[in-house]
Amino acid sequence: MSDASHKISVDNVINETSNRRSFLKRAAVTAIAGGAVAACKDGSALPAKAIASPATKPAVPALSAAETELTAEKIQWEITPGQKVEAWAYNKQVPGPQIRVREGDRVRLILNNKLDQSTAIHFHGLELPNNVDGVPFITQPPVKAGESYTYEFTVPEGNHGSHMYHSHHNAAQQVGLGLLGAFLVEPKNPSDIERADVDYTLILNDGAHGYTFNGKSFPATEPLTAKVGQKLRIRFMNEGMMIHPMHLHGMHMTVFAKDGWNLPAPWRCDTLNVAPGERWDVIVSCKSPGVWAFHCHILPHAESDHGMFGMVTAVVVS
Ligand SMILES: [Cu+2]
Repeated sequence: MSDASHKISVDNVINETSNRRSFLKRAAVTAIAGGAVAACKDGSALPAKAIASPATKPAVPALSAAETELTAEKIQWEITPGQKVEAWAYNKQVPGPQIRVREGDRVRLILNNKLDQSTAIHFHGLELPNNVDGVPFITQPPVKAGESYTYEFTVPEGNHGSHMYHSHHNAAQQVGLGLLGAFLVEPKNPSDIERADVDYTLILNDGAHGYTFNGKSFPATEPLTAKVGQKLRIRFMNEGMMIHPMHLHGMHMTVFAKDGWNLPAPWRCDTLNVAPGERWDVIVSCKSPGVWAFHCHILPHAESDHGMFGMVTAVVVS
C-alpha cells in the first residue's frame, strides 16, 4: 500500500523536466510523501484473492484473481527524462503489474499476446504443476501473436516470498525489453523479521534498455523513503543477464531470505551480489537520517564521465 501511494507523487514529479540535480529535490518530495503513507504497513490489508497492483501507474485499479489479465504489447517507454524507447510490456508498464497473493490462493491469469511474435509466461520461484510452468515446447505450445492463454493454479503452501513472472520464450530479447514483473506471495504466518514498515521491490535489468531499476535509469529511478526508526524491506530481483553487487551507503542490510526461502540465520552486509534469476530479501533498520546513495558497485553500471546514470538511486531517511 505504501508502494502504490508513494508512486503517485513520484510520477507527478518525474513528469517534470528532470536532471541529476533534480533527483535530490525529488528525493526530498518523496521523503515527505513516503512519510505520510508509511503508517500504512504494506500488505496489512491484503485481499484473500490475487491482486495485480500497478508498479508505476497507481490509477489502474487492482484486479481480483478471477479477472487478472496480462496483455503483452509494444509501447513507448521513458527510461530517463526525454529518452523514449520501444518496450515490450505487460499492461503498458515496465515492470508489469505487481502480482500479490497469499500462499494457498487460487490464481487465474489470462495472457493476451498483442506482440508480433509468440510468447509465454513462466512463474519464476513458484513450485507449480508441470503443465503451468510456462516453457514453450516443453510444457505448452507457444502463445502465438494474437492468441490468448490461461494459466490457472493454486499457490503452494510454504512457497511464499519474493518471486517473479516473465517470458520464457525468446527471453533474452523479450525479458530485456520488459516482459517481466514481481510475483509476491504473502505468508500466512509471517516471521518477525519480515514485518516491515515499508516494503519495496527493486527489479534489476540490463538488456536493451541499459542498466535499470524497475524499468528506469537514474535520474528517473525512484528513491526509497522511510522515517527514522522504521524497518525498510527491500526485495531485490535480477531479471538481467549480469551480476549486480548492490551497495547501500550509511546503513547495513540484514539479509533474511534467498529466492523466497527464509535463511536459517540472517546475516549483515553493505554490498549484496544479486545474480541473474536470484531474489534476495533484506531489512534496513533506518537509524540515520539523510539521502543515502544506493547503487550497483560495478562502476560502469552506475557512473560515467557524464556523471551518475543507470543503476543508481537513494534511500532517503527523514
Ligand atoms: Cu551492475
